Amino acid sequence: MTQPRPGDKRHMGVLRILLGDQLSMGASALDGLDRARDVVLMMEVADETAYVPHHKQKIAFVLSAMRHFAGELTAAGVRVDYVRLDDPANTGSFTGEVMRAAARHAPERIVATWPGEWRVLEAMRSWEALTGAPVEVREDDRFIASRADFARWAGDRKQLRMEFFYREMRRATGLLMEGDAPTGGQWNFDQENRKALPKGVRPPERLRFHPDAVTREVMELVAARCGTHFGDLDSFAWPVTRAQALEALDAFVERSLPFFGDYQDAMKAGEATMFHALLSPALNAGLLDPREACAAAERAYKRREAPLNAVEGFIRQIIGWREYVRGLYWLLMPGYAQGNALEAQRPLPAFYWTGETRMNCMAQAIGDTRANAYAHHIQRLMVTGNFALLAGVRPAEIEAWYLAVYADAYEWVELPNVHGMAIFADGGVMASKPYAASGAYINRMSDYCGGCAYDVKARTGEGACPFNALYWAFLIRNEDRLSRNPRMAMPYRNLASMTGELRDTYRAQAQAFLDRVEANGTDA
Ligand code: FAD
Ligand code: DLZ
Ligand code: SF4
Repeated sequence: MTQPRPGDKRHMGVLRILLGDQLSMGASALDGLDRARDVVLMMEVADETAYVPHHKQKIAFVLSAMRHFAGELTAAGVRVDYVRLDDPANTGSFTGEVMRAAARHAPERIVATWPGEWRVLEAMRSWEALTGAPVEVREDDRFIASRADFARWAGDRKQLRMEFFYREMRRATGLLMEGDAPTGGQWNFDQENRKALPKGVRPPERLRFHPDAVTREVMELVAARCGTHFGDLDSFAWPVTRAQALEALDAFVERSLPFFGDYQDAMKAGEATMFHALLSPALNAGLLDPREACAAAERAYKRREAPLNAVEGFIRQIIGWREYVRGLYWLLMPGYAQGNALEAQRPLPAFYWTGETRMNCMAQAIGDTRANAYAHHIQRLMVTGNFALLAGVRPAEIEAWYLAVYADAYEWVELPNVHGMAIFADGGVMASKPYAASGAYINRMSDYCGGCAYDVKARTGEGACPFNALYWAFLIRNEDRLSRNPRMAMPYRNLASMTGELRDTYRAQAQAFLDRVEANGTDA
């Protein structure tokens, strides 16, 4: 890596900024790179490790991937100015480091790729005035749909449903298409993808990438500087280079993809990863391209190595959901984050950080999160997300938790998934109804209830599953807001047939439970 000296103004070309989630040789900030004159600036900064108390593995993942990528750039003959976290001169912020680098190199201009968070874009907008160099922030073309493409699609549509956007993306990419028609005659095979895991079916072991010297050095730094943050560090096993990410993709396609569809919504105690891909940290950091992940899955279908419901389901997650949430984020920010459509006002229960709860489903999801900086989609949505929705946790608090605890979390993807999908704080921009569920859903899709201190079948009384009273109390509390939603007709019909006495019992029981959790930080 180049170590420019203070006052060294040899370069005089373009200062190209690469952030920790922009680790792609094809990043737009590198387009037109002049190896002789340009410098790529990469910055480890304290602000980014601390704007939420990130899981220790997330910080280690980002810093290790950055250091490896800087090494690859240098090996390719690119001049890299790499600022380390423990550099005594480090100012601790992107803006401070861009200003220092501008003083070191006197660039004729600064080029960056569109960031993944609104607050970082705001910072970039200040750089021109602060450095005196023209600043160009280029589209992040690692996404298939540009922000303009998404805005065009959204147009003046009343509803921005993912399913219709997804069909446009299938047409645009040609993935799983036979001319103008979807392969298999259907766009979406989701109804085949809701099976519980049968006894005797074991998901494959996670492919673990053992920390090399670079990762071990970063882990020591994280342990020393962020030791009080949430999460285990020693179990770190993420791919930190593109070569490792490609290995992880191959392993997923070979071992898990064939079953990905069938058991996509299933949960099992002690099985943190099921048949999921574990590719989101690599995809979001830029180590893997979403198109290549989809192409690998489509190839497996064409070779008859994976069925259509699995391959379509996987491709939909990437060119559908992933692109859609990113489009929504940039279309609606910064106002989007401010909504609180259900007027949720409870503080985040302390057990989200400690894992100390008698609810086995919550303890499993939080425990997996602590061990791996990962939980799969249904744990995030239907366990920890569902609890926050039913309990009425303040949006900003539960959003900060999700942004902190997952190795794949950046605001462009975390916020719509939490604010819109999990807690319905946008009032239905993203989801046509809240994903509210009682214990019966968790019982159907997992084996958690068998090992729980609570009784999932009991609806009231000491020992009854808290999700049951919380579910009905949620419907009662939000009756005015939700009962006219056609997709909520069935639960509200059930509520209408309930005696006033039972309604009161559910309400009182939910309130008592939440008050106890608020006072003690736990129900244990
Ligand atoms: P798989 O289940 O194997 O899916 C394959 C890929 O599809 C993922 O790698 C991911 O890139 C993409 N994908 C699937 N679902 C979504 C989705 N809803 N939105 C965007 N991409 C999706 N994903 C993040 O990347 N970062 C987050 O911070 C994040 N926060 C979430 C919070 C909540 C409350 C919920 C409900 C979902 C969240 N997701 C987030 C989406 C999803 O849960 C993760 O992408 C997925 O669990 C990652 O694991 P995987 O790679 O094993 O995914
Ligand atoms: C998440 C993260 C962390 C922990 N540290 C850094 C860092 O030191 N340097 C960096 O460039 N990026 C880091 N990141 C990722 C950024 O937070 C991310 O680029 C922005 O949030 C925009 O998505
Ligand atoms: Fe969760 Fe209720 Fe089942 Fe316990 S009984 S695992 S709290 S759903």
